[in-house]
Amino acid sequence: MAEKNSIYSCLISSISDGKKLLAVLVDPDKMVIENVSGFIKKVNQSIATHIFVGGSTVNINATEILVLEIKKHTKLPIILFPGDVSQITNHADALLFLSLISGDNTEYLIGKHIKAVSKLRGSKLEVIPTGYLLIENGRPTSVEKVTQTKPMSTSSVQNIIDTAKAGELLGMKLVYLEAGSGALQPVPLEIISFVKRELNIPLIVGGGIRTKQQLENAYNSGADLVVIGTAFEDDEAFFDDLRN
Ligand code: 1GP
Repeated sequence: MAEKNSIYSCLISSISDGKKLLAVLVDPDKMVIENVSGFIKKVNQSIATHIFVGGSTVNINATEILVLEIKKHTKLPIILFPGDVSQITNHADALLFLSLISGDNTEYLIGKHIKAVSKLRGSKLEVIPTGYLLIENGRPTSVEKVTQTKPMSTSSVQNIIDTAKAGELLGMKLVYLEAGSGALQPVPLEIISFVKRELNIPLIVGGGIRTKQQLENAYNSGADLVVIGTAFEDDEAFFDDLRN
């Protein structure tokens, strides 16, 4: 059972109240600290409910500096979405403890996690075990490159469903369907709805979502929480479409 008032229990209760959740992903390698306050102001005025912080290749300490700066400007929960152990900082509210279950690279299934333990021992950071599935999107992604794993083919629908379900049966608390940052095509809606139908845990969807229509389509197909990064990086005017 998740602790009362934990990020996870709030997530579960929001979802059971029928709310759809949106996380704005901020990449420490791309965000300039001087721009954080203006950017987060727009996040606060939008329908965003969470801030994710992370990236595939991030300089040491950049995540902590960014998290501390974001915290000055918002009350939204800040959740780490790390590409590596070095991105773990106790200043965030929670950590998606991602296991890349779509691939067979043991380092990303369990190896990095073992290395993270010495950082997490004694820490108050809320750890949320998350099954992470990389789905093909039409072009290679940095997740693929960094993890040296292949994305799952969009034609292997049953395999995607079974992999997500296996994550749940292993005790993971969230499933994340990832098309990859800047994906040409987001995760197909049909896949979102099949996976959602099978799961009893919240479903996160991200990668390549650039319009309000795509966001709504993802929600209508069953995504509980959608993650958007690149669209805001490319054009902050997108926040205007998503005002509260
Ligand atoms: C990437 O799912 C996230 O890990 C968000 O993707 O940057 O394409 O929005 P975008």
